[in-house]
Amino acid sequence: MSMFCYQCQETAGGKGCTVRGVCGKNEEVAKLQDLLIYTLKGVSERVIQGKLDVGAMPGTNREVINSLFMTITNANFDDGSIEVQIKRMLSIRDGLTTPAEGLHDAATFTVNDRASMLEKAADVGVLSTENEDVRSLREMIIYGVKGMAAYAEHAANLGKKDDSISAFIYEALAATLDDTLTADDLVALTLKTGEYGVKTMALLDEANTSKYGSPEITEVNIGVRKNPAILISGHDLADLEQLLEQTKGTGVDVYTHGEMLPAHYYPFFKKYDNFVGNYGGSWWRQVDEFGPFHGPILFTTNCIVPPRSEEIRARIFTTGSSGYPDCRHIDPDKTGKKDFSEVIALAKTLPAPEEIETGSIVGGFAHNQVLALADKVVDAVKSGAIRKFFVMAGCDGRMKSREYYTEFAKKLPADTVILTAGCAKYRYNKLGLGDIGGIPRVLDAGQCNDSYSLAVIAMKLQEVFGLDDINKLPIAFNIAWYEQKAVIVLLALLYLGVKNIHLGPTLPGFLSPNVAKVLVEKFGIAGIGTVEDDINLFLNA
Ligand code: SF4
Ligand code: SF3
Repeated sequence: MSMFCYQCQETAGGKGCTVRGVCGKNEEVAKLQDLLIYTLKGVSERVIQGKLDVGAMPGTNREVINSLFMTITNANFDDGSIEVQIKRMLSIRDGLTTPAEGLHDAATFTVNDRASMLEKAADVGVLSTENEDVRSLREMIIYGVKGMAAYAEHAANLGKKDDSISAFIYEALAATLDDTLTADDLVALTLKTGEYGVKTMALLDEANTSKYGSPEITEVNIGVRKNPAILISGHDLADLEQLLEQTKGTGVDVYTHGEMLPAHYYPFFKKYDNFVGNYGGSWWRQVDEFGPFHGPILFTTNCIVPPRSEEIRARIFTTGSSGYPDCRHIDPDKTGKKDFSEVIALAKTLPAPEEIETGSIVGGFAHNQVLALADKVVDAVKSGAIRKFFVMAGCDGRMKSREYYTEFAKKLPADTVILTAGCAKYRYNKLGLGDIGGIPRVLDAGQCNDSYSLAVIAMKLQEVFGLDDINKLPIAFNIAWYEQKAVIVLLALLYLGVKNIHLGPTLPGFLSPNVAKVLVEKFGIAGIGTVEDDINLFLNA
């Protein structure tokens, strides 16, 4: 077997990619990512065993977070930058004070060149843990930590950090080397990962809202104008701010793509008159939509799909943790400034985007906005105008089975409301599902990390209705997952005590039968069935 990866929902056969990733990740990149994770375990062990003061090592914390983010599905396909990151982490690791003895190989091994890296990687990947249940739990924790790191990085880019989150990341990664931990210990650590997931999402929420204001109800244009334009994708709002500042007055428009759509909901970004609207659907549709966009595309994070043509590849730029071979990567200078002049100059030479749809979509229902409508919402529930809320947050993906979510949204009765966040929304946010007494039937809180908002809303409703258990609310959870940020959202919900979450379109391939059984028995986790059966089940629960 040349590689093994089962971290995302589209893993080959629901079991694992072994030759090449369904995502397009090749064997070399997969192995280098495995080795990067292994170096992080080594760094973590030195930090934990050396009892190092995490607050005194901000540079290391940042690099660890960045390294984790680089291994998230569809974030970075660039073998060269992953190799550089491995070397950087090894030199950081070796610079950390070492406890006298008892270190694992991860904290001491050496590799010098690409060949020795690949050789080493072959021994330290996912399958190096032989027991399938321990492997399953260790990997679930690592994937949760990857998602957590992504959200911590966005918060850090806006100047917010919390050393307790980095301390937990070291604790969790070092624990995945510890053969003395039992399955019960690892289940407890999984929930603790969820606890820190909540903390990280709260930190990011604070970072976003303190800088850009609280999201508010906003109508976002999905058509185009006649100016040349740049498409910005991914999740990083700090990058968007810099791009908008630099394109101001240049005659170049900026459109959001995929998970960047919710940027339009923040008051701060409304002052830019070249910030035109959102272009296209969720990430996987880029294979058809980047062609007609014509202009440059700036990826700030996942999800990159390997470009099909040289013409499109030449228009792709990456920054932050994202990367793609032979695409220009823009790094910040010492002050954090990123120079996007090359992107802007290219845009000026290219035609304006072609219109692929017209109209608008409405969003901006993060916790502040929904709580401002709380009286209206509570009255609607009390009067029976709203029978049930359906949390349908999460990711989109290319599998045909995801048509389930569009059908599900269409077939939900008219007295139900969908609470969404993440790119899962693109399966139903253009259906025109109407409103209930002025409350739209699809309430979009924002990006996947804004699933935190949905939890805040649920906890607030629990308080308003005076319920002793969040599971007594008229809320059902039918979550779509794809990559590791959805894993941390799931673990965060479990930590908050939410039960009976349905997860689809398939359960994670990284769950061993025994671990899946624990999730079913302890938390009522279930997969999805047919649309009709599931709607009946949810409405009668
Ligand atoms: Fe396969 Fe997903 Fe891993 Fe890509 S990220 S190699 S599709 S499991
Ligand atoms: Fe989407 Fe990639 Fe997860 Fe942020 S953009 S939700 S999949």
